[in-house]
Amino acid sequence: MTALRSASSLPIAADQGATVIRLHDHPLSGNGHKVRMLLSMLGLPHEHVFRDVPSGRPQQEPEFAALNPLLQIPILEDGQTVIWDSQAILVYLARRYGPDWFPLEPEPAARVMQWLSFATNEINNSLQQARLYYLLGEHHDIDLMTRRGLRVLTILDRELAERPWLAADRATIADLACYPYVGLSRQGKLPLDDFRRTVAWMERIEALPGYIPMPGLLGTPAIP
Ligand SMILES: N[C@@H](CCC(=O)N[C@@H](CS)C(=O)NCC(=O)O)C(=O)O
Repeated sequence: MTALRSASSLPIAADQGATVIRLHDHPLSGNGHKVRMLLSMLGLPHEHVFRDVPSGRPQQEPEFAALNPLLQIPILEDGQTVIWDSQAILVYLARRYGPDWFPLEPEPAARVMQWLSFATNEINNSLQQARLYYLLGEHHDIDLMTRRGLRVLTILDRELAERPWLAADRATIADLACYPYVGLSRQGKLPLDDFRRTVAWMERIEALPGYIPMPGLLGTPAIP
């Protein structure tokens, strides 16, 4: 394996019989950050496996393709269980280690799914692409991504006028799934100045026990 392992978290003692949780990730990945936040908020010891996906190198490695046929991070290994896609990983971790993060009553469960879908489709196909256009020079229709991004932020801000959290009366994985690319949106030249309810919601997330920041979020330098 060419990936580097960092010991940023406590190792799980083999003699306790616990499985090792391993997150394949890149520190500038917003999708990865959703998972990093939940692992931290749940207090779960884990290892990071650095995957330099912008370089294209991990995508050449058969071992990486065996973990995720889409050749993307984040990927979570929990013992023999391998899950890819940040939303799916949030669901897995919540159901296995922190059920409060994913309420199963019909309405909040449906609302969580609604916002996980919003994160996958609407947010990733606007704010994430605009960020990649400016940060990494990726080819995207930036006018379209900007228009879509403004629509996403407008919808979020309107929804957050009605309630403090997206899916329930407390923070859930819906909030964590939507948070990173909204918080990183100024890197895609979509500042949050006109979206004060969204900024207040971000501050509520940032006050949760175990919250961790990442470079580029508000309160950190815009370009790391
Ligand atoms: N739907 C996936 C998207 C994952 C994704 O876009 N990952 C990016 C990094 S944030 C990646 O690995 N890109 C490299 C590639 O597609 O080759 C998720 O939510 O995890």
